[in-house]
Amino acid sequence: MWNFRRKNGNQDEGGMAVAERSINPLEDFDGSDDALIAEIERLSAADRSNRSQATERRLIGLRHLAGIRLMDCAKPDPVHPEPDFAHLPEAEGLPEIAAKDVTPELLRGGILRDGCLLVCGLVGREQALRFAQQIDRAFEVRDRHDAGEPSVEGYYEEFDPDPRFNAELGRSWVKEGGGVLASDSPMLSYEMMEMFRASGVSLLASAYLGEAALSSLQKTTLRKAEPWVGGAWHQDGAFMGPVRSLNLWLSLSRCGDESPGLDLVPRRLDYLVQTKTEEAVFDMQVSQLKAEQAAGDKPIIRPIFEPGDALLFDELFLHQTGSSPSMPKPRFALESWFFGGSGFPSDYAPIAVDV
Ligand SMILES: O=C(O)CCC(=O)C(=O)O
Ligand SMILES: [Fe+2]
Repeated sequence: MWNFRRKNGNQDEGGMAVAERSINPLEDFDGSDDALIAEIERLSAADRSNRSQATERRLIGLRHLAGIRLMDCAKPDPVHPEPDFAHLPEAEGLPEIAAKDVTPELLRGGILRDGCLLVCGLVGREQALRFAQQIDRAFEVRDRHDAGEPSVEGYYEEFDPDPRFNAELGRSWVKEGGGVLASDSPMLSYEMMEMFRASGVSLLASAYLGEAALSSLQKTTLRKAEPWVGGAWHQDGAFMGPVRSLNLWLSLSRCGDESPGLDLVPRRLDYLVQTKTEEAVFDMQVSQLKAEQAAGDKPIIRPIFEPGDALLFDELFLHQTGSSPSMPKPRFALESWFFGGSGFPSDYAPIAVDV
């Protein structure tokens, strides 16, 4: 459990820290921080036994409010856990760690040695495949919504953040890249948060960051990657700025062979690779040559992921969608970036995860 305490004194204000601010007009809540957490827990529990679109919609607003409060009271200089290299197996390619063996220390070790940690079976196969189907449905419903047709509630309802964020959510860009913002789907957001809780990811992310994990409206995306859409090498830090981050990339399909996977430079880079050289025409794009140079003596790899396998990495990891037009199937995945409040991207809108 994380305490909400403000950075700059005023700790006695407790829940009043942001009470004067209007959050999503529909979802305002002016109770104390404890009351806010209790309400999120109460509604989440109620929804477990009786799914309700109104509850799931409200939960996004409340988690956004909790995220704002947590971000506003983040303390400076949190620390990562000590890396555990001793229990990190050597492997050709990447070592595969079973979900039950993951610790924050091992995760830190993987990120500092290989740039990432591959966790097998973080989520059960059936659950992952079901979630993939739900994502497919959210894509269909979003298309209907965008065509001005009545949409199926719950699957796609755009959520706008508190006006303080003045946020550019980049929905058309996300759509073009094969994504739906998770917060635009109250039903799937709820299922995702439940998945984070049950798999221990929320706790893991907070323990890794050394502070409460927050996600964001902009950078948690339900993905459907089509084989004919090519990848582009990138480090997410190139466009997020200086952050404290952990990405959970969760595969919801078998991928890397029959559907697009991820191409990886499996080593720690502690710098941003030069962008926009050779064939790399986009602002944040790294060329194939620069990616190969960054990989050095490590071969670039395209692992095979099964539904429910996860890759965890941070903003310096160099990767691209690994697609080829000859692949017969699309691939579904969840891309969920967590941030510490002390290093939250300046133009993103927070969502509390670990409450
Ligand atoms: O899903 C993909 O193909 C790309 C994912 C990605 O770039 C990320 O998770 O940062
Ligand atoms: Fe990325």
